[in-house]
Order: sequence, then C-alpha cells, then structure tokens
Amino acid sequence: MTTTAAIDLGATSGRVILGHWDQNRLELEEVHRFPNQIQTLGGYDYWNIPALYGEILTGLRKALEKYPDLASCGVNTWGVDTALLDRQGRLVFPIHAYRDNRTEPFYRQLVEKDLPEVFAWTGIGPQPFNTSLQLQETFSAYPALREVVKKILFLPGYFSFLLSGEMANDLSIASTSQLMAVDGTDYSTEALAHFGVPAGLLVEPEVSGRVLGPLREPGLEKVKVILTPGHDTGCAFSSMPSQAGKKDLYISCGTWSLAGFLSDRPLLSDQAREIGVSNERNGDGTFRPTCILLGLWLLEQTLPDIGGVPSTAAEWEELVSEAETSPSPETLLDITDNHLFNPANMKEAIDEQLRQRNAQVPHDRKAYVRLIIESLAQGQAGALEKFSTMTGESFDRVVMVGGGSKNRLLCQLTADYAGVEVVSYELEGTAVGNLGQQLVSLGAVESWEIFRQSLNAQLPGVSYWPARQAP
Ligand code: LFR
Repeated sequence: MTTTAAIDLGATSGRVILGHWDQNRLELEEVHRFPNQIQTLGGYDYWNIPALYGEILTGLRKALEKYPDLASCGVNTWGVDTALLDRQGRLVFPIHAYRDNRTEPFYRQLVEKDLPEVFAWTGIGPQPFNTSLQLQETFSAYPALREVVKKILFLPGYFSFLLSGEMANDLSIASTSQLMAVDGTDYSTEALAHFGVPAGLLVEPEVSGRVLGPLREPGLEKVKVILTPGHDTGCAFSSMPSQAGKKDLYISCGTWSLAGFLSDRPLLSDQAREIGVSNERNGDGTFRPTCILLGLWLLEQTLPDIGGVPSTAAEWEELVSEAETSPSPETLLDITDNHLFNPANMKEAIDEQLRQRNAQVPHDRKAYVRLIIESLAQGQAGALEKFSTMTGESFDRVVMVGGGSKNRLLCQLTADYAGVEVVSYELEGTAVGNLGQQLVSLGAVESWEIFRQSLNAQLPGVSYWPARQAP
C-alpha cells in the first residue's frame, strides 16, 4: 500500500486528504478539514496565508502520526492568485484574494478593447480575477515593487515552497494567469508587456510531477513534496473516470462550475473568445477548453437570507427535495451576469436581476433554490451545446464530479437541458487528481490512463437520463 496526502485548498474550506493505493484501488481518508474565508480589510480582499499554512502542517502531522509510512504530499488550490517574493522567498506584498474588485477598470479595458489580441496570445478568456489583471493593478499602483519583487509563485507553488524550499510553478496553475503563451509552454512576452508585468519574475512553468524535495518542517522530513497539478480544476479533470470510446464533457461543480473537455489543441475561434472559453492546461501541458460558470457559490451565498444554510446531510436532502417539488420558474437567472460575481448581498442581486428583466421574484425558500439550481443546470447544458457547435462533435455523456455531483436535482436538470446522460461520481476530484499525480511520480501507478481506468472500474456512477427519453 502507498499512502500520499493531498493538500486541497478551496475558497471556503481546506482539507488534507489521504489516498491509500492498494491493488489498483484508491481509498480516501480525510484527516483534517478547516474553514477558509476571504478576509476583507479596509475594503480589500486577502487570504489568511499564515493560518492556512498552520492548518496544512497540522493536517500533515495528524497524517504522519497515523501513517508513519506517508510517502509524499502535494498542494492544489483555486487558480490565479500569487505570492510576490524577494529572491529568498520573503513575501513583499500581501496576498490578495481573487474576488477583490480592485481590477475593475483594467477588466473593463480588457473586455471592451484588448481581448482579441490577449486571447490570441494566451487562449484565456476574460475573468475579472485573472492574474494578468491582478498584477497589472499591483504594479501600476506600486511601481516601486518592480525593484523589489524578484520571484512570483502561484499559491500552490508558494505553499510547496514553504514546505520544501524549492520554487516551482506547474503548467496547470500558470495557465490560469492569462500570461502564458497558448502556442508554447512559457509565458507570453506580448502578454507580459501588455499587462506591465516585468519579464523574468514569474517562476517558469513546468510539467507537473517533479519531486521538489523532502519536507523541511521539523518532524515531517520523511515526507516528499511533489509538484502536483497546482490548479484544483486541473487536478479534477485529470482524475475523471474515463471509459474508452466515449466522448465526455466534464463538469467539476463546486464553488464554481467548470465545464470542459480534454484536448490536444486549444479552441481559438472568434466564437470561443466571444463566449468566454478559457483554454487552461492540465499538468502535462495538454489543453482543457473550459467555460467558467458560477457554481454552488450562488446557492451558498443566498441561503443565509432565505432560512439559513443546512448543517447536516438530512437538512440538505430536505432542501433539495422541496426544490424538486417547486415548479420550474418562467425566467431563469442569467448566470453570466457580473453582478452575481461578488455582490454585497446575493439574494438582493438575484432579486434585482429578475426585476430588471420583469420576471417574478421567488416568494419562498424552495422557489429560490429551484431557481438557482435550474439556472445553473441550464448554464451547464449551454456550455455543452456551445462546445458541440464549436468542435462539430457531439458529446455522449456529461460526467459530473465535485460537490454539485451530489445534488440530484442539479444532475437531473442538467440532463434534461442537455438532452444527454449525466453520470455523476461522488468523487473528490480535486484531491484525487492531486493524489494520482503523486502516485504516478512515485512509480506506484504506471500512468495517468491506468489511474483513471482504475477509478472508472472502482467507482459506481449514478446515471441521470433526460426526462422523456428512455435510457
Ligand atoms: C475553482 C477555480 C476555477 C477558477 C476559480 C478562480 O476553484 O480554480 O477553476 O476559475 O477557482 O481561481
């Protein structure tokens, strides 16, 4: 048996999850879970990095105590955020959280004017939080940082550096920046110049998988630190259970809903640009044309104002059951509306959007939940339709993983709107992809393909068929 640890940080919680690999089966064990939250100080948003690092160490210590043979660990996080460092790795600027709207004026200029050339260089769509815009804001607000910053690591790279002392960024996380060249595996000189980011600061991207070194924290030295795909979505897509001969659209649905497919080539057409496709990379540098859609964040942020957030599985079940009985709303939410991105109050933002479109505002909790879930489902199905049109190929199935895969109403409505089978897997995709990379790097698993096929054999998927169509 080989035991490895995934340090899986999400925007609302972090986990240290162990993977025990034995005879082609992976068993997961969560040894530590902790809350994460954006910290707002004086109107700006930050991550509490010291607290997160402390929790990571606590999790690793618990893991090692229980499994003295723990072989390795790897870190994955959300995309785009960075640590600005001096040559020794000392932080020279606080770490902003991606929802901070400090990038607003730069974002507007990107969408209104510069996107065609930026998309042609990088293949990445415009999100207000792209690293490109964050660094543009930082370096224009503080030009003196040009003298001080010597290295830039994305957050998974920064945590791995704290653990191992080795600085590295993998291709998956670097690709979320909108600063990497779509036709290569390095940063784009044009994009760096365009956004005013000095060349040579971002630590160059590399294929994931390298052993960075032993852990350098006291008591943990036996554990190796491995450069996994740093981007959680990259991990999730690398872990999708695969079935030979099926063309799948993958959806990793959590805070965000990321809908995309694996490909050797990016989608760079005008249409791809217009609908906001991002050609992010997997850890091995292959592409993942993706639509970045609002996910369960929409529900999580609304629940406090419509009766509270369920705290047990039974309460969640009740919430979903009552939404199932609620009628389908006449008007669904436009989930691409930026006003839903980070509003002061989500319920009010939803009501406002509906009022502006002369639509009815829901009158009770179940009607809100139905509206939100059905709008997310329609958005997910829309991504499938657009990808089919753009590639000229149809998808056989939608494979769903992540928190949203447990929500049967979301899965069923996605199948209804998309008109194809949705197979949901109760799979902690982000952690599993992280663990998979470690197992491949350690030589415990021969290849990614074998890993994914083993998952497919091991995991029972639940199928949802479009209503009115026989399986
Ligand atoms: C999901 C995710 C998405 C990215 C968003 C912001 O956790 O990584 O892929 O678009 O966070 O970084």
